[in-house]
Amino acid sequence: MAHSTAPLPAEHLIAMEEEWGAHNYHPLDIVVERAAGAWVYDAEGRKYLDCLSAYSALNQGHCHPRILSALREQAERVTLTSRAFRNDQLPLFCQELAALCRMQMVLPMNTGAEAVETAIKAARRWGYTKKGITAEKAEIIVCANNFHGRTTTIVGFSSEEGYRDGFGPFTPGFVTVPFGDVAALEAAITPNTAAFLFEPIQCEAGILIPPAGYLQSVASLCRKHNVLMMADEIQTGLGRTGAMFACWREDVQPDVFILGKALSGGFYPVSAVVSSREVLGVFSPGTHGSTYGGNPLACAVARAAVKVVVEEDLARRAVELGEWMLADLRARLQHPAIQEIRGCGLLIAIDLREPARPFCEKLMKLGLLCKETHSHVIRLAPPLVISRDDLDWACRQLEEVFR
Ligand code: IF1
Repeated sequence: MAHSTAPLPAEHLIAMEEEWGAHNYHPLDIVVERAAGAWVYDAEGRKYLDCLSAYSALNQGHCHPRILSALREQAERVTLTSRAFRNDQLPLFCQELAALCRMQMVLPMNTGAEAVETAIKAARRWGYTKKGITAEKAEIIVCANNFHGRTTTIVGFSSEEGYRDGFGPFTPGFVTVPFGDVAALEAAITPNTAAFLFEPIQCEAGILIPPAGYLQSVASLCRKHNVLMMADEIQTGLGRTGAMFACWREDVQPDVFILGKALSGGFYPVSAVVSSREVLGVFSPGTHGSTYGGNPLACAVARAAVKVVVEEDLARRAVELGEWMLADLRARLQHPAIQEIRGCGLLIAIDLREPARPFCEKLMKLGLLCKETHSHVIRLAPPLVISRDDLDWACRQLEEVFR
Protein backbone atom coordinates (compact mmCIF):
# COMPACT_ATOMS: atom_id res chain seq x y z
CA MET A 1 0.00 0.00 0.00
CA ALA A 2 3.01 2.27 0.25
CA HIS A 3 3.09 2.76 -3.51
CA SER A 4 0.31 4.31 -5.52
CA THR A 5 -2.08 1.56 -6.50
CA ALA A 6 -5.69 2.31 -7.35
CA PRO A 7 -6.65 5.90 -6.51
CA LEU A 8 -9.06 6.36 -3.64
CA PRO A 9 -12.66 6.95 -4.70
CA ALA A 10 -13.93 10.52 -4.46
CA GLU A 11 -16.36 9.81 -1.60
CA HIS A 12 -13.50 8.33 0.39
CA LEU A 13 -11.31 11.39 -0.18
CA ILE A 14 -14.15 13.72 0.76
CA ALA A 15 -14.81 11.81 3.99
CA MET A 16 -11.10 11.86 4.80
CA GLU A 17 -10.87 15.61 4.28
CA GLU A 18 -13.90 16.14 6.49
CA GLU A 19 -12.37 14.00 9.22
CA TRP A 20 -8.80 15.32 9.16
CA GLY A 21 -9.04 18.80 7.70
CA ALA A 22 -10.41 21.85 9.49
CA HIS A 23 -13.87 22.83 8.28
CA ASN A 24 -13.17 26.40 7.26
CA TYR A 25 -14.61 25.82 3.76
CA HIS A 26 -17.73 24.43 2.14
CA PRO A 27 -16.44 23.38 -1.30
CA LEU A 28 -18.42 21.93 -4.17
CA ASP A 29 -17.90 18.17 -4.11
CA ILE A 30 -15.72 17.80 -7.16
CA VAL A 31 -12.34 16.26 -6.44
CA VAL A 32 -9.93 17.69 -8.99
CA GLU A 33 -7.17 15.37 -10.08
CA ARG A 34 -5.52 17.30 -12.91
CA ALA A 35 -6.03 20.39 -15.03
CA ALA A 36 -4.79 22.13 -18.15
CA GLY A 37 -5.67 25.55 -19.53
CA ALA A 38 -9.30 26.31 -18.73
CA TRP A 39 -10.28 22.70 -17.99
CA VAL A 40 -10.06 20.58 -14.84
CA TYR A 41 -10.60 16.82 -14.58
CA ASP A 42 -11.76 14.54 -11.78
CA ALA A 43 -10.66 10.97 -11.17
CA GLU A 44 -13.75 9.55 -12.89
CA GLY A 45 -12.61 11.27 -16.07
CA ARG A 46 -15.29 13.95 -16.02
CA LYS A 47 -14.13 17.33 -17.25
CA TYR A 48 -15.21 20.75 -16.13
CA LEU A 49 -14.65 24.24 -17.49
CA ASP A 50 -13.11 26.35 -14.74
CA CYS A 51 -14.94 29.68 -14.59
CA LEU A 52 -13.49 30.66 -11.22
CA SER A 53 -9.75 30.43 -11.96
CA ALA A 54 -8.95 30.17 -8.25
CA TYR A 55 -10.32 33.70 -7.83
CA SER A 56 -8.17 35.05 -10.66
CA ALA A 57 -4.94 33.36 -9.58
CA LEU A 58 -5.12 31.35 -12.79
CA ASN A 59 -5.39 34.15 -15.35
CA GLN A 60 -2.73 32.26 -17.34
CA GLY A 61 -4.75 29.01 -17.14
CA HIS A 62 -3.93 25.81 -15.28
CA CYS A 63 -0.40 24.43 -15.52
CA HIS A 64 0.78 26.91 -18.12
CA PRO A 65 3.71 25.17 -19.87
CA ARG A 66 6.03 28.21 -19.79
CA ILE A 67 5.51 28.79 -16.08
CA LEU A 68 5.84 25.07 -15.44
CA SER A 69 9.20 24.89 -17.16
CA ALA A 70 10.44 27.97 -15.26
CA LEU A 71 9.40 26.23 -12.04
CA ARG A 72 11.09 22.98 -13.03
CA GLU A 73 14.33 24.62 -14.13
CA GLN A 74 14.59 26.77 -11.04
CA ALA A 75 13.62 23.92 -8.69
CA GLU A 76 16.57 21.93 -9.96
CA ARG A 77 19.01 24.77 -9.30
CA VAL A 78 18.10 26.48 -6.03
CA THR A 79 14.72 27.09 -4.36
CA LEU A 80 15.38 28.97 -1.15
CA THR A 81 18.26 31.02 0.17
CA SER A 82 16.36 33.15 2.69
CA ARG A 83 17.05 36.84 2.51
CA ALA A 84 20.15 36.32 4.67
CA PHE A 85 21.86 35.72 1.33
CA ARG A 86 21.21 37.09 -2.13
CA ASN A 87 19.93 35.04 -5.05
CA ASP A 88 20.18 35.58 -8.80
CA GLN A 89 16.42 35.77 -9.47
CA LEU A 90 15.26 38.43 -7.01
CA PRO A 91 16.95 41.40 -8.73
CA LEU A 92 15.41 40.46 -12.09
CA PHE A 93 11.99 39.91 -10.56
CA CYS A 94 12.07 43.30 -8.81
CA GLN A 95 13.31 45.18 -11.85
CA GLU A 96 10.82 43.56 -14.24
CA LEU A 97 7.81 43.95 -11.93
CA ALA A 98 8.66 47.57 -11.10
CA ALA A 99 8.89 48.32 -14.83
CA LEU A 100 5.58 46.60 -15.52
CA CYS A 101 3.90 48.65 -12.80
CA ARG A 102 5.71 51.91 -13.75
CA MET A 103 7.00 52.05 -10.20
CA GLN A 104 10.40 52.16 -8.54
CA MET A 105 10.57 49.42 -5.93
CA VAL A 106 9.22 45.98 -5.13
CA LEU A 107 8.87 44.20 -1.80
CA PRO A 108 8.15 40.50 -2.31
CA MET A 109 6.02 38.44 0.06
CA ASN A 110 4.05 35.20 -0.33
CA THR A 111 0.31 35.50 0.19
CA GLY A 112 -2.00 38.35 -0.66
CA ALA A 113 -2.81 39.02 2.98
CA GLU A 114 0.89 39.37 3.76
CA ALA A 115 1.30 41.91 0.98
CA VAL A 116 -1.67 43.88 2.36
CA GLU A 117 -0.10 43.76 5.83
CA THR A 118 3.16 44.94 4.32
CA ALA A 119 1.42 47.88 2.63
CA ILE A 120 -0.23 48.78 5.94
CA LYS A 121 3.13 48.79 7.70
CA ALA A 122 4.69 50.85 4.91
CA ALA A 123 1.83 53.37 5.04
CA ARG A 124 2.06 53.78 8.80
CA ARG A 125 5.84 54.22 8.78
CA TRP A 126 5.59 56.61 5.83
CA GLY A 127 2.92 58.52 7.78
CA TYR A 128 5.21 58.95 10.78
CA THR A 129 8.53 59.52 9.01
CA LYS A 130 7.48 61.41 5.87
CA LYS A 131 4.11 63.00 6.55
CA GLY A 132 4.84 63.86 10.18
CA ILE A 133 1.86 62.13 11.80
CA THR A 134 2.12 62.02 15.62
CA ALA A 135 3.42 58.69 16.92
CA GLU A 136 0.75 55.94 17.21
CA LYS A 137 -1.94 58.14 15.60
CA ALA A 138 -1.81 57.01 11.97
CA GLU A 139 -5.16 56.16 10.39
CA ILE A 140 -5.84 54.14 7.28
CA ILE A 141 -9.16 54.57 5.50
CA VAL A 142 -10.76 51.43 4.06
CA CYS A 143 -14.05 50.71 2.28
CA ALA A 144 -17.17 49.02 3.55
CA ASN A 145 -17.52 45.49 2.14
CA ASN A 146 -13.80 45.25 1.46
CA PHE A 147 -11.97 41.97 1.15
CA HIS A 148 -8.22 42.12 1.74
CA GLY A 149 -7.48 38.75 3.36
CA ARG A 150 -7.74 36.83 6.60
CA THR A 151 -5.13 38.01 9.10
CA THR A 152 -6.40 39.37 12.41
CA THR A 153 -5.57 42.96 11.43
CA ILE A 154 -7.28 42.63 8.06
CA VAL A 155 -10.45 40.92 9.28
CA GLY A 156 -10.52 43.56 12.02
CA PHE A 157 -11.47 46.17 9.42
CA SER A 158 -13.80 43.90 7.47
CA SER A 159 -17.48 44.78 7.54
CA GLU A 160 -18.44 41.12 7.22
CA GLU A 161 -19.35 39.78 10.65
CA GLY A 162 -18.67 36.20 9.57
CA TYR A 163 -15.01 37.04 8.92
CA ARG A 164 -14.56 38.73 12.33
CA ASP A 165 -16.76 36.91 14.81
CA GLY A 166 -14.70 35.41 17.61
CA PHE A 167 -11.34 36.70 16.36
CA GLY A 168 -11.03 39.98 18.27
CA PRO A 169 -9.59 42.07 19.79
CA PHE A 170 -8.56 43.81 16.60
CA THR A 171 -5.89 46.28 15.51
CA PRO A 172 -7.02 49.90 15.86
CA GLY A 173 -6.30 52.67 13.37
CA PHE A 174 -8.77 51.90 10.57
CA VAL A 175 -11.68 54.06 9.45
CA THR A 176 -14.41 52.76 7.11
CA VAL A 177 -16.17 54.71 4.35
CA PRO A 178 -18.69 53.55 1.74
CA PHE A 179 -17.12 52.27 -1.51
CA GLY A 180 -17.55 54.53 -4.52
CA ASP A 181 -18.36 57.62 -2.44
CA VAL A 182 -15.83 60.44 -2.96
CA ALA A 183 -17.50 62.86 -0.56
CA ALA A 184 -17.43 60.29 2.26
CA LEU A 185 -13.74 59.72 1.63
CA GLU A 186 -12.94 63.41 1.75
CA ALA A 187 -14.94 63.81 4.95
CA ALA A 188 -13.02 60.96 6.58
CA ILE A 189 -9.55 62.34 5.81
CA THR A 190 -7.82 63.94 8.79
CA PRO A 191 -4.24 65.15 9.34
CA ASN A 192 -3.59 61.64 10.73
CA THR A 193 -4.66 59.85 7.57
CA ALA A 194 -1.72 57.95 6.13
CA ALA A 195 -3.44 56.00 3.38
CA PHE A 196 -6.60 54.96 1.60
CA LEU A 197 -6.67 51.18 0.98
CA PHE A 198 -9.19 49.97 -1.60
CA GLU A 199 -10.02 47.45 -4.32
CA PRO A 200 -10.61 49.13 -7.71
CA ILE A 201 -13.49 46.69 -8.17
CA GLN A 202 -14.88 45.00 -5.07
CA CYS A 203 -14.83 41.34 -6.00
CA GLU A 204 -15.94 39.46 -2.91
CA ALA A 205 -18.61 42.10 -2.26
CA GLY A 206 -20.23 40.94 -5.51
CA ILE A 207 -18.10 42.44 -8.29
CA LEU A 208 -19.06 46.01 -7.52
CA ILE A 209 -17.77 48.43 -10.11
CA PRO A 210 -17.47 52.00 -8.79
CA PRO A 211 -19.03 54.93 -10.65
CA ALA A 212 -16.98 56.23 -13.61
CA GLY A 213 -14.48 58.84 -12.46
CA TYR A 214 -14.30 57.48 -8.90
CA LEU A 215 -10.66 56.41 -9.09
CA GLN A 216 -9.67 59.73 -10.72
CA SER A 217 -11.38 61.64 -7.90
CA VAL A 218 -9.78 59.41 -5.29
CA ALA A 219 -6.37 60.05 -6.85
CA SER A 220 -6.77 63.82 -6.75
CA LEU A 221 -8.12 63.75 -3.18
CA CYS A 222 -5.19 61.63 -2.07
CA ARG A 223 -2.74 63.99 -3.78
CA LYS A 224 -4.42 67.06 -2.27
CA HIS A 225 -4.29 65.68 1.29
CA ASN A 226 -0.95 63.85 1.03
CA VAL A 227 -2.58 60.47 1.57
CA LEU A 228 -1.19 57.30 -0.02
CA MET A 229 -3.52 55.74 -2.57
CA MET A 230 -3.05 51.98 -2.09
CA ALA A 231 -4.74 49.76 -4.67
CA ASP A 232 -5.28 46.13 -3.75
CA GLU A 233 -5.05 44.65 -7.26
CA ILE A 234 -4.52 41.13 -5.96
CA GLN A 235 -7.64 39.98 -7.77
CA THR A 236 -8.19 42.72 -10.39
CA GLY A 237 -4.57 43.03 -11.53
CA LEU A 238 -2.56 41.34 -14.26
CA GLY A 239 -5.09 41.51 -17.05
CA ARG A 240 -8.32 40.35 -15.45
CA THR A 241 -10.39 43.49 -16.01
CA GLY A 242 -9.11 44.20 -19.51
CA ALA A 243 -6.12 46.34 -18.54
CA MET A 244 -2.88 45.32 -16.88
CA PHE A 245 -4.28 46.92 -13.72
CA ALA A 246 -7.87 47.98 -13.09
CA CYS A 247 -6.65 51.45 -11.99
CA TRP A 248 -5.21 51.96 -15.45
CA ARG A 249 -8.66 51.63 -16.99
CA GLU A 250 -9.21 55.11 -15.55
CA ASP A 251 -5.66 56.23 -16.28
CA VAL A 252 -4.92 56.33 -12.58
CA GLN A 253 -1.50 55.50 -11.17
CA PRO A 254 -1.89 54.80 -7.44
CA ASP A 255 0.98 55.29 -4.99
CA VAL A 256 1.03 51.60 -4.12
CA PHE A 257 0.04 48.45 -6.00
CA ILE A 258 -0.60 45.32 -3.92
CA LEU A 259 -0.31 42.19 -6.06
CA GLY A 260 -0.69 38.45 -5.60
CA LYS A 261 -2.71 35.58 -7.08
CA ALA A 262 -1.91 35.63 -10.84
CA LEU A 263 1.55 37.02 -10.05
CA SER A 264 2.53 33.36 -9.96
CA GLY A 265 -0.13 31.90 -12.27
CA GLY A 266 -1.28 29.31 -9.77
CA PHE A 267 2.02 27.56 -9.16
CA TYR A 268 3.25 28.93 -5.92
CA PRO A 269 2.18 31.76 -3.61
CA VAL A 270 3.90 34.98 -4.62
CA SER A 271 2.76 38.47 -3.65
CA ALA A 272 4.36 41.89 -3.72
CA VAL A 273 3.99 45.51 -2.77
CA VAL A 274 5.10 47.75 -5.61
CA SER A 275 5.63 51.45 -5.04
CA SER A 276 8.05 54.37 -4.97
CA ARG A 277 11.40 54.70 -3.23
CA GLU A 278 9.75 57.24 -0.96
CA VAL A 279 7.24 54.68 0.32
CA LEU A 280 9.14 51.39 0.30
CA GLY A 281 12.27 53.23 1.40
CA VAL A 282 10.78 53.37 4.91
CA PHE A 283 11.89 49.78 5.45
CA SER A 284 15.45 49.47 6.69
CA PRO A 285 17.21 46.16 7.39
CA GLY A 286 15.41 44.18 10.07
CA THR A 287 12.14 46.12 9.97
CA HIS A 288 10.21 43.66 7.80
CA GLY A 289 10.69 40.30 6.15
CA SER A 290 9.63 36.76 5.43
CA THR A 291 11.48 33.43 5.23
CA TYR A 292 10.12 32.57 1.80
CA GLY A 293 9.51 36.11 0.49
CA GLY A 294 11.67 36.77 -2.57
CA ASN A 295 13.01 33.23 -2.79
CA PRO A 296 14.53 32.22 -6.13
CA LEU A 297 11.82 29.69 -6.97
CA ALA A 298 9.07 32.25 -6.32
CA CYS A 299 10.89 34.89 -8.34
CA ALA A 300 11.52 32.58 -11.30
CA VAL A 301 7.88 31.48 -11.31
CA ALA A 302 6.57 35.04 -11.01
CA ARG A 303 8.87 36.30 -13.77
CA ALA A 304 7.48 33.63 -16.10
CA ALA A 305 3.90 34.26 -14.99
CA VAL A 306 4.20 37.99 -15.70
CA LYS A 307 5.83 37.32 -19.08
CA VAL A 308 2.88 35.15 -20.06
CA VAL A 309 0.41 37.91 -19.15
CA VAL A 310 2.36 40.40 -21.26
CA GLU A 311 3.39 38.26 -24.20
CA GLU A 312 0.06 36.49 -24.61
CA ASP A 313 -1.65 39.87 -24.36
CA LEU A 314 -4.06 38.54 -21.74
CA ALA A 315 -5.50 41.98 -20.93
CA ARG A 316 -6.58 42.38 -24.55
CA ARG A 317 -8.12 38.91 -24.50
CA ALA A 318 -10.00 39.90 -21.34
CA VAL A 319 -11.43 43.00 -23.05
CA GLU A 320 -12.47 41.23 -26.21
CA LEU A 321 -13.79 38.02 -24.68
CA GLY A 322 -15.33 39.89 -21.75
CA GLU A 323 -17.29 42.31 -23.94
CA TRP A 324 -18.48 39.45 -26.09
CA MET A 325 -19.49 37.30 -23.09
CA LEU A 326 -21.31 40.11 -21.31
CA ALA A 327 -23.33 40.93 -24.44
CA ASP A 328 -24.00 37.26 -25.10
CA LEU A 329 -25.21 36.59 -21.55
CA ARG A 330 -27.41 39.68 -21.53
CA ALA A 331 -29.03 38.53 -24.76
CA ARG A 332 -29.34 34.86 -23.80
CA LEU A 333 -30.39 34.94 -20.16
CA GLN A 334 -33.93 36.13 -19.58
CA HIS A 335 -34.97 34.79 -16.22
CA PRO A 336 -37.00 36.37 -13.41
CA ALA A 337 -34.30 35.41 -10.87
CA ILE A 338 -31.75 37.62 -12.63
CA GLN A 339 -31.53 41.16 -11.36
CA GLU A 340 -28.47 42.36 -13.26
CA ILE A 341 -25.55 41.07 -15.31
CA ARG A 342 -22.47 43.26 -15.03
CA GLY A 343 -18.79 42.92 -15.61
CA CYS A 344 -15.45 44.32 -16.47
CA GLY A 345 -13.12 42.35 -18.71
CA LEU A 346 -13.47 38.68 -17.82
CA LEU A 347 -14.81 39.41 -14.36
CA ILE A 348 -18.54 38.98 -14.70
CA ALA A 349 -21.35 38.86 -12.15
CA ILE A 350 -24.85 37.48 -12.51
CA ASP A 351 -26.69 39.19 -9.69
CA LEU A 352 -29.72 37.20 -8.55
CA ARG A 353 -32.83 37.83 -6.52
CA GLU A 354 -32.32 34.45 -4.86
CA PRO A 355 -29.38 32.38 -3.52
CA ALA A 356 -26.78 31.58 -6.15
CA ARG A 357 -25.46 28.32 -4.73
CA PRO A 358 -28.18 26.05 -6.22
CA PHE A 359 -27.38 27.50 -9.65
CA CYS A 360 -23.66 26.85 -9.11
CA GLU A 361 -24.45 23.26 -8.14
CA LYS A 362 -26.54 22.77 -11.30
CA LEU A 363 -23.76 24.29 -13.37
CA MET A 364 -21.28 21.90 -11.82
CA LYS A 365 -23.44 18.97 -12.92
CA LEU A 366 -23.34 20.40 -16.44
CA GLY A 367 -19.55 20.65 -16.26
CA LEU A 368 -19.09 24.33 -15.49
CA LEU A 369 -17.34 25.41 -12.30
CA CYS A 370 -18.05 28.74 -10.69
CA LYS A 371 -18.62 30.05 -7.21
CA GLU A 372 -21.24 32.23 -5.66
CA THR A 373 -20.16 35.32 -3.84
CA HIS A 374 -22.20 37.13 -1.23
CA SER A 375 -24.85 34.44 -1.53
CA HIS A 376 -26.78 36.08 -4.42
CA VAL A 377 -24.08 36.62 -7.05
CA ILE A 378 -22.66 34.10 -9.51
CA ARG A 379 -19.08 35.11 -10.20
CA LEU A 380 -17.64 34.19 -13.59
CA ALA A 381 -13.91 34.63 -13.99
CA PRO A 382 -12.50 32.07 -16.43
CA PRO A 383 -8.79 31.88 -17.21
CA LEU A 384 -7.90 34.65 -19.66
CA VAL A 385 -6.40 32.06 -22.02
CA ILE A 386 -9.83 30.49 -22.55
CA SER A 387 -10.89 30.02 -26.17
CA ARG A 388 -13.94 31.72 -27.67
CA ASP A 389 -15.48 28.30 -28.29
CA ASP A 390 -15.10 27.23 -24.66
CA LEU A 391 -16.55 30.54 -23.51
CA ASP A 392 -19.46 30.07 -25.88
CA TRP A 393 -20.00 26.62 -24.37
CA ALA A 394 -20.03 28.19 -20.89
CA CYS A 395 -22.71 30.68 -21.99
CA ARG A 396 -24.82 27.82 -23.31
CA GLN A 397 -24.61 25.97 -19.99
CA LEU A 398 -25.71 29.14 -18.22
CA GLU A 399 -28.62 29.42 -20.65
CA GLU A 400 -29.57 25.86 -19.78
CA VAL A 401 -29.61 26.60 -16.04
CA PHE A 402 -31.64 29.78 -16.47
CA ARG A 403 -34.15 28.26 -18.86
C1 IF1 B 1 -10.29 32.70 0.63
C2 IF1 B 1 -12.86 35.80 -1.32
C3 IF1 B 1 -11.94 36.28 -3.47
C4 IF1 B 1 -8.37 39.27 -2.40
C5 IF1 B 1 -8.01 40.61 -2.37
C6 IF1 B 1 -6.36 40.17 -0.75
C7 IF1 B 1 -6.66 38.82 -0.74
C8 IF1 B 1 -7.68 38.37 -1.55
C9 IF1 B 1 -8.71 41.60 -3.25
C10 IF1 B 1 -5.89 37.90 0.16
C11 IF1 B 1 -8.05 36.96 -1.51
C12 IF1 B 1 -9.39 35.11 -1.90
C13 IF1 B 1 -9.05 34.42 -0.63
C14 IF1 B 1 -9.82 33.14 -0.71
C15 IF1 B 1 -10.98 33.39 -1.57
C16 IF1 B 1 -10.72 34.65 -2.28
C17 IF1 B 1 -11.82 35.60 -2.35
F1 IF1 B 1 -13.96 35.21 -1.77
F2 IF1 B 1 -12.58 35.31 -0.16
F3 IF1 B 1 -13.09 37.08 -1.19
F4 IF1 B 1 -11.08 36.15 -4.38
F5 IF1 B 1 -12.91 37.06 -3.72
N1 IF1 B 1 -7.02 41.02 -1.55
N2 IF1 B 1 -9.09 36.48 -2.01
O1 IF1 B 1 -9.36 38.84 -3.21
O2 IF1 B 1 -5.05 37.06 -0.58
O3 IF1 B 1 -3.97 35.96 1.38
O4 IF1 B 1 -5.70 34.72 0.10
O5 IF1 B 1 -3.46 35.20 -0.93
O6 IF1 B 1 -10.88 31.63 0.64
O7 IF1 B 1 -10.09 33.41 1.63
P1 IF1 B 1 -4.52 35.65 0.05
